[in-house]
This record gives sequence, structure tokens and C-alpha cells, in this order.
Amino acid sequence: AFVENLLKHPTFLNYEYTTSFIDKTPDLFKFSKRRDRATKILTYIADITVNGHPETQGRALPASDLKPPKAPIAARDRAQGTKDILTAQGPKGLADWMKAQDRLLLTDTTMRDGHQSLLATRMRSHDMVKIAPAYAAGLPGLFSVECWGGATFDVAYRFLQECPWQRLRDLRAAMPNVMTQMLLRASNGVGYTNYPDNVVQFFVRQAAQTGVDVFRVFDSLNWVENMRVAMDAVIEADRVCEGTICYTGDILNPDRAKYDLKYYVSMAKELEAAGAHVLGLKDMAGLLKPAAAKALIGALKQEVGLPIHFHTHDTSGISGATVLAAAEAGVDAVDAAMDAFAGGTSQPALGSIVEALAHTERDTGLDIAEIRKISSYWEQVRAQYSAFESGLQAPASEVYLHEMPGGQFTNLKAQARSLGLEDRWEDVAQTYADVNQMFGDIVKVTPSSKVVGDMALMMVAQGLTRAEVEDPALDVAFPDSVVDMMRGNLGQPPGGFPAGISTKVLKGQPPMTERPGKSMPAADLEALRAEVSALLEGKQVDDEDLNGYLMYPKVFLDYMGRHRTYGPVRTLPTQTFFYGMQPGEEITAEIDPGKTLEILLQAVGETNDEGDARVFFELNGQPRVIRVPNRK
Ligand code: BTN
Ligand code: 3PY
Ligand code: ZN
Repeated sequence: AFVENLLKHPTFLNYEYTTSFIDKTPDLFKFSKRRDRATKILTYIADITVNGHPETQGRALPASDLKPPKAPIAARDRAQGTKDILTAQGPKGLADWMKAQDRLLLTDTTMRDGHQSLLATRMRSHDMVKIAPAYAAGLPGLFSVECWGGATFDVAYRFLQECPWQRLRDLRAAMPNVMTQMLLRASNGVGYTNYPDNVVQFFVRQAAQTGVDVFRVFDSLNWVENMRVAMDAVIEADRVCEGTICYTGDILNPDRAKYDLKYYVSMAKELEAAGAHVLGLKDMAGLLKPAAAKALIGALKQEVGLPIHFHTHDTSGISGATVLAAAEAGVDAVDAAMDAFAGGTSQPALGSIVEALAHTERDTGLDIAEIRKISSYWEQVRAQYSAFESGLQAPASEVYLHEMPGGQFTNLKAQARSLGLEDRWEDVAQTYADVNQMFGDIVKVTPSSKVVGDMALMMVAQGLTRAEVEDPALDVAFPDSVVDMMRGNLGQPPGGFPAGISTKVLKGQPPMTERPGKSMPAADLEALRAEVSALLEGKQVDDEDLNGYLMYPKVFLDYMGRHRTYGPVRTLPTQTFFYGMQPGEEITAEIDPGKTLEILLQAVGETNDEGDARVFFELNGQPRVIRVPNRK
């Protein structure tokens, strides 16, 4: 019943929007009955078959003859990989090993940033876990597989009805020789706000234990002070701490002197001093131009002793050139997405980089035939998610104007559409740039990018200019996220926020300029565990679940409520999950290792006077009838 309440929201695929819309959901638990898992899953399939999935309604349909993606059969023996080096030599040894390589090391981002940037983060674990053995067998020479963190944690619970920890556990098990990698927003965890220090520490410990090897830690304002708690926790867990610089502006442009070469070198030194094993260079919007990459990587290689790992986005279409320039300047590792998930707001294409560098000094040594096989699988996977495609058709040099991160670009477009501002996109882009300047030219990456986006949309919707917003005589109702950031709750940008806008937003109240975590009381983890357990009618709450609750209390509880009604729907094929079944169609769902449900949909019956449709199944050969409300 509550799938209605929860999922009826006009979903514009906006993972950057946080919990507020679910707050109207009524008590989830009063609907649930105790039933076996098979019945729960059949109820889900029946409901989606009769009513459709709210998230795919009105969106492009996959081809009607689409077959489930078929993973290549992976060999059983696996060559040693980076995970083996990490286990044997620890994170420092791994870093030394990186520096000793001539080849360019590559991270595959398909399972995290690739789909986060192209499909609004909607890729399901089911489609990831099937291909993981092919990575272990065919691409043991990868530096890492980025498959966790960023927006994926939230979206897994909120939209995909699956447990992110289980995804991590399954991927780890299927790829025992290659390092897994996650994106961690430092004190903002995998959320949009600052968490107490002990929550960040608890989260990192759990992520390391469940299966993360490389933690890319960044702060949305590039404030190293606010990265230490997370970095220390990673170091403590004996995992690879990739202390990360977010790149913005243009080091070659004298008009953007705030973020010049000196700024980045000095931040890199701070991160090195803070104990980073690897230096991350995160170009979240794809702004680093080839010539600038050569200068920046060259300088960083000279000035810091850490191996450098570069991340960019192909929004402008020129990121391949930047990667090659970075490789020439001696970068140690680079991120790329499998071809089928590359380009546009995602990363440059992994296969193309491998080919471009073949028979050069930076030859990656990766097997291009394996890459093609794996990418062909991803192509089939992507076809299932046509409902979540952004429609961005071509490279966009406009990104140098607005500087939106790859994950936000298409999102903000969809938000603009939902606010009726679709034909005002040029204004939104320009206003986003204006807001950035008004805020003092800040780094824009989750969550600071969301603040800039909120402000820009509000200004365009209300027809406000920057001058009007800054005018002390004019009353402006600022979005909550703006007030929060000006208060100092996301920390401090270099040089602080401009006094004028800060005074106006805070109505003269002084901002907090210390690290937010410093004044936040520690969370009482055991009291909270008891609290969640009580909310879940006494269910045992393990550390993974508790971490889910700590990051996203409402989202987690909603997920658990739906889990109770619909069971382990993560085991369904993706087409079934989003579109239900066709009469005569048969699927299988492995709900436990070796315990498989064979599900045949026979027919959808008439809807009775009470508004219920009867759906006829065969479950493992036995007839089953499920009644669901017809809400159409
Ligand atoms: C069932 O399928 O009915 C019982 C399985 C319960 C799985 C829950 S979902 C949240 C939590 N996280 C996990 O990884 N497993 C449990
Ligand atoms: C995230 O924080 O999710 C990002 O991808 C930032 O680039
Ligand atoms: Zn990215």
C-alpha cells in the first residue's frame, strides 16, 4: 500500500535532493503483514505489472525485444591483482608499487560514477554482480573498480529497494583480486550534511570491513581541516587513503587566480602531511584542459611524493585529450568508464585509453579483448535503463561557463524541467555561474554543488538577479541549504564566504567558522541502535543497518518497511523490477544462494468491485493468485 505514498512523488531522478519528500509517508509498518518471501516478491511483481513502476512512468521504454544481459563466462583462475598487493604490503607498499609502474594504471568507474553520471545512479546490484567475475578473471591488471559511495548508497535504499552493504559484500566476494574503491564526502559521509565525528569513523570502519579498499576522500569546499577525521579513520583501518583535491576554475586563466597552480600544490602538500597514501585529483565537472593538466600534474609530481590518481568527466568532449596529457606528465592512475558507460557527463572511455596508449611507454597492459567483452555486457545493461537516460546528445563546452559536476548537470536540467523552466536552461546555466561568483567562487561538488543549484533555480524561478539578491534593501527568502552553508555547516571555503552575502543570508548572525564536527556531540550509537530496533519491532540491527540509519534515518526506515512487504526484490531481473512481467513470461530469482524461485506469470485478471486485480502466477510449478490494488 505505501509504495503508492512513497513512489507517487514526481520523480525527476534527483538524487541530489534529500529526504524531505519521503517525510510525508505514513507509518510504513501498519501495512505490513508477515508473509513468506516468495509471496512478498510475487506481490511486488503483481503490483508493478498492474500499476507500473512510478519511476519509469512516462519515460522512454526499453526495446520490446530486449533480452536480459548476458555476462561472459569468466575463467576460474584469477591472476594476482592490486588487492593481493594491498594485502601483502599494506597501503604504503601499494603506493610505492604504484609509483614504480611505467604503465598507466586505470580505475573502472562504471559501477559508480559511470551510471551515477549517465543514469541518475539507478543501476541495480543484480546487473553489477553478474559481471564482477569477468573483471576478476579478465582484468586483474586494473588499479581498482570504483563501485561504491557517492550517491549510490542513498539511491540503493531509496529508489532501488536494496541494501548497499549487500552490494559491496557481493562485489568484494566476486572480485577478490582487484581493489574496490569508494567515493567518500569526508565529514559528509555519503550524505549531504556534516555528521558527528564518531558517525564518520563508524561508517569508514564498516565500509572497510565489508569490502572497500580505496577510499577517495574529498571535501566539497576543499577544506583539508574537514577531511582529517575521515582520512584518519581510513588510515586506521589500514586501507588506501586517497586524499583528494577537487579541481575547479582554470589554472591557466589569470582571471580565475583564486584557484591557481600554487593553490593546488599547497593543498596537495597539506593532504600529504595529513597522511594520504595517494593524491586524488578530482575534476568533477571536467574543467581541467589538456594544457592545464600537463602543468598541474607536472607540478604535483615535482612537489609531492605521492602517486597521483586523476578523475575527470567528459562533459566537454575533450577529456580523452586531458587524460593523455596527464599520462604524458606522469600521472600514476586515471579513472575511466567502460566504453558503453563512457562519454558525456561520465568518464572518458576505458577501451579507447587502452588503445591510445598501446605500444607507448604508458601502455596499460590491459587486455582489450576482455574490455570489449565486458563493455558489450554493459551495453546490454544500459539498454534496460532507457527510462533514466538524460537525453544529453552532444559534448557541451558550456560546462566551462557553469562548472556543474557531471552528476549534477543532467539532474539540474531535469529539475529545471519539473519547475517549468526547461526553456530557460541558458538562464539557469548563467545564473549558476553568477551564484558561484556571489558565493565567492567556491568548489562545486556534492553537497556544495546542490546549494549553488538550489539558489540558481530559485533565482531563475523568481526572476531575481545577482545584484537584487545582494541588495541589502531587498528582502530575499534564501533556500534552507544556502542558509545552512553560510552558517558554516559545510565548513569553510578558502578565504571564507564574502561578508556581504553572508550577512544578508544570516541576517547579521555570526557564522560558525570552526570545523562543524568539532561542536557536534558524538552520536550515542547503542542508544540509536536500540531506537531503530524498537522502530523495527525488535528486529536485530547490525552495524551495517545502523550505519544506514545514521546516514539516512528516514530513507533507511522506509526501505526496511518496504522490505518487509516486498521481500528481497533486489534478486529480480531489472526488467521485472521496473516493468513487471508479461503473460507467459518466466523468470527466476535466487533469493538465497541455491534457493531459486521460478516465477511464471500466467495472466492478469479483472479488477473486482473493491478495486483489486487478481494476478495469476505459477511459483515453482504451483499455481498462486495474488491480489493487488489496481491504482490505475
Ligand atoms: C528477507 O529477505 O526477507 C530477509 C533478508 C533481510 C535482509 C536485510 S535488508 C537490510 C539488512 N541488510 C542486509 O544486508 N541484510 C538485511
Ligand atoms: C558525489 O559526491 O557523489 C560525486 O560524484 C561528486 O563528484
Ligand atoms: Zn566524478
